[in-house]
Amino acid sequence: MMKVYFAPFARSLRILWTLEELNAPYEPVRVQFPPKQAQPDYLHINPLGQIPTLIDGDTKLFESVGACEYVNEKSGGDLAITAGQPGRADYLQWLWYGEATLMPPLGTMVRNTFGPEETRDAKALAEARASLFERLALVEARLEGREYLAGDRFTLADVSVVYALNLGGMLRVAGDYGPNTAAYFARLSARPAFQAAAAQT
Ligand SMILES: N[C@@H](CCC(=O)N[C@@H](CS)C(=O)NCC(=O)O)C(=O)O
Repeated sequence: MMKVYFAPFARSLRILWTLEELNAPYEPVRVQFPPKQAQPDYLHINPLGQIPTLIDGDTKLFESVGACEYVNEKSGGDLAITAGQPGRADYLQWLWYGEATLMPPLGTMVRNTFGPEETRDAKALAEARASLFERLALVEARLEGREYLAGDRFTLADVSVVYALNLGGMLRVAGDYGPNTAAYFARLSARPAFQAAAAQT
């Protein structure tokens, strides 16, 4: 059975959500956050001390989006848009946008909101917030007249981006999302599989 090392609000949510959507059996293992300080024994599982880690027999993945693709493939799911299918390029675009473009400013915001008080920098926080909203403007435009980001169906591209929107919720910026983004976030985070994944403690 696949084992997922997770912490609430961490990128492990993407993998748990994917597993829940596919009704795939898994074993969740809660890790104390941040692992380097709170649970050093976890470094044996993931030498970077980052969450998530997915273990399936001898296979180990510690990139959340890659792990979602792996889980989908392994479970025979239909949550990816594969080569030759309509919407493939959009799928790749938004799958990676969620991690590579939305997460860097969010990471800076997390550090400057929840990190040690003496290292918090209000200017860096404000700049990251501005950068996030510049990047979210493209999500807002993409969602005009659309329910999903790619291929007119729910895919891992949505899992990737909605995770970032959810983290924005924890950072209390979701109230400033554009109307398309806010409605999309509300709709997708109401999915029972998302709710089940987010309820893991
Ligand atoms: N690109 C990786 C990033 C993993 C990552 O940065 N995880 C964060 C939590 S969401 C973490 O463990 N941070 C603690 C640290 O880096 O020490 C992924 O998508 O899985």
